[in-house]
Amino acid sequence: MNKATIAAIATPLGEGGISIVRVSGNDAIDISQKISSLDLKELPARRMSLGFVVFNEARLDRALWVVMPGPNSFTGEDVVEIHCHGGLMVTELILEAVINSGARLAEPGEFSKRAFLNGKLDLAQAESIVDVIRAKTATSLRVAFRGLEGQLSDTIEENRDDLLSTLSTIEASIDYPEDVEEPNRGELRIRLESMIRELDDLIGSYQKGKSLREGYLVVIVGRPNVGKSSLLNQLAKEEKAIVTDVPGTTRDVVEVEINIGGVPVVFADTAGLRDTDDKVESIGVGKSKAYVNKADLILWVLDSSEALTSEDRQIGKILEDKAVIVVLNKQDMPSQIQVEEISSLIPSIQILPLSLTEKTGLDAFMLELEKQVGFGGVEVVEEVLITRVRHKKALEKAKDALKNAISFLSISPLDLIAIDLRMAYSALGEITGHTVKEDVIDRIFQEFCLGK
Ligand SMILES: Nc1nc2c(ncn2[C@@H]2O[C@H](COP(=O)(O)OP(=O)(O)OP(=O)(O)O)[C@@H](O)[C@H]2O)c(=O)[nH]1
Ligand SMILES: [Mg+2]
Repeated sequence: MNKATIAAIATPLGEGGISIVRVSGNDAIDISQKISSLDLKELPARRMSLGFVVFNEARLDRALWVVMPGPNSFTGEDVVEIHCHGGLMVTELILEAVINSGARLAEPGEFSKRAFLNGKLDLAQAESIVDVIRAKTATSLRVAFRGLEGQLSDTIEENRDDLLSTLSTIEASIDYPEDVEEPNRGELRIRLESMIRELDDLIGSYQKGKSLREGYLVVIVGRPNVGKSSLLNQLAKEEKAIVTDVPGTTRDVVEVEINIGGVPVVFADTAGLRDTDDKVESIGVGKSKAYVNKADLILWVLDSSEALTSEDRQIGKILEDKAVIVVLNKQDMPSQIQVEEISSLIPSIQILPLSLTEKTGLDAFMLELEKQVGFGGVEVVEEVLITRVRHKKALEKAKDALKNAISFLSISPLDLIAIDLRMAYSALGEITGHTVKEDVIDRIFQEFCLGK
C-alpha cells in the first residue's frame, strides 16, 4: 500500500513542558531523517535518543527522538515521535519542517484510523480512545479504559464465534445432508435464547454507558424566587449564582458540572418561569424553556410557604411528560402546599421537602438524585457497558434477527434460519468494525482530535 506519510502535533496547542510531533507512514523515518542530527535508522527501536532538530541548516531545538518501526507501533506503520520543547512556535516550526520534508498534515483521527485499518485495534476500541481522552470522572475513565482494553469487543467476539459455530453446523447439514445430521432444533432454540438474553443485557446497559460518557443534564426550574439558585449553590458548595429576595434575579442560565456517583452531571440554574415585560428576563425565560426540552432530569423547585399559583400550574403542564423531581423548598416556614396538590398536577413523581436556608432534607434529596443519575450510588464494577447509540442499534438489529430465527425454528427449513443468523453475525460485526461501511468509519474518526 502506498499511503502518504502523515504528521501532526500530538499534544494540545499551547505552552507546556513538552510537545510531541508525530510522523507515521512508509517514509516516516526517511522524512524525519532530513531534519534530524541523529542517524534514525540506527536508533534502537522504541527508545528515546537526544538529538537536534535541524532545518535549513539551523538548529530549531534539542529533542528526544523515538523511532517505532511498524508493525510494532500505534498505527502499525513506521512512526517517529519528536519530543520537543512545549512552545507554540517551536512545535509549529518542527511540524512545518516535517511537512516540507515530504509528509502531509494528518486529518483529525487519522493516526487512529490507520491503527484500525491496520488491525491494531477494532472500531469499538478506537471509539474508546476518544472516551478515555474526554472522560470527566474517574468512573467514566474506568469504563472507557476497559473499552480500550477490549472488554466490549471481547464480549461481541464471543457471541460472533458462537454464532459462527452454530452457522457452520447448520450449513454442513444443508450441504452434506447424507453425512451430517441436522442440529437439534430444541437445543438450537435454547442456545439462541441465551444469546438474546446476553444481547439484552448489553442493550440495557446503554443508558448507564451513555450518561458516563456524555454526562447528564439536570435543569432546575420553577417560578421566580422559589430558591432555584440557592439549590444550585448548595449542590456546587459555592456561590455560583446570585441569590436575592428579588424575584427575577437569575436572567441567564448558570451551569455547574458536578460528579454525582461517578456520573458527570451538568446542573443548569435557569431564569424563573413567568410572563414578563422585561426584555432581558423574557429572553432568559425563553432560554429556560429550551433547557427544559433538552434536560435528562428536571428539578422543579416550589416555595412551600406559598399556595400553588397559576404560574406553578402552568409550569406543571410544561413538565407533564418529563422526568421530574419536585423540590418543596422553604420548609422552615409554615407549609401552604399539600403533597396531593402536586401529585394531581404531575402523577408518579418524587416529591422531596427541604429547606435550603436551614439545610434540612438534603440527605434524602442527594440520595434520590444519585438514584436517578448516579446508578443509586452503586459503583459500576466490572459490568460490560455500551456507550454509543451505534452499538445499541447494531445489538438491536442482531437481536431482531435472532428472534426471527427462533420464530422460524419450528416451521421453516434450516437454510432460512441460517439467513437470519448471518444477519445477526454481521450486525454484531458492525460494533467491532468487521462489517461496517466506509462512511460510518469516516464519521467515527472525524470525531477525533487532530494528532490522535
Ligand atoms: N425561608 C427560606 N428562604 C429561602 C430558602 N431558600 C431560598 N430562600 C430565599 O429565597 C430567596 C430567593 O432565592 P433564590 O435562590 O435567589 O431563588 P430563585 O428561584 O433562584 O429566584 P430567581 O432567580 O429570581 O428566579 C432568597 O432571599 C433566598 O434566601 C429556604 O429554604 N427558606
Ligand atoms: Mg435564581
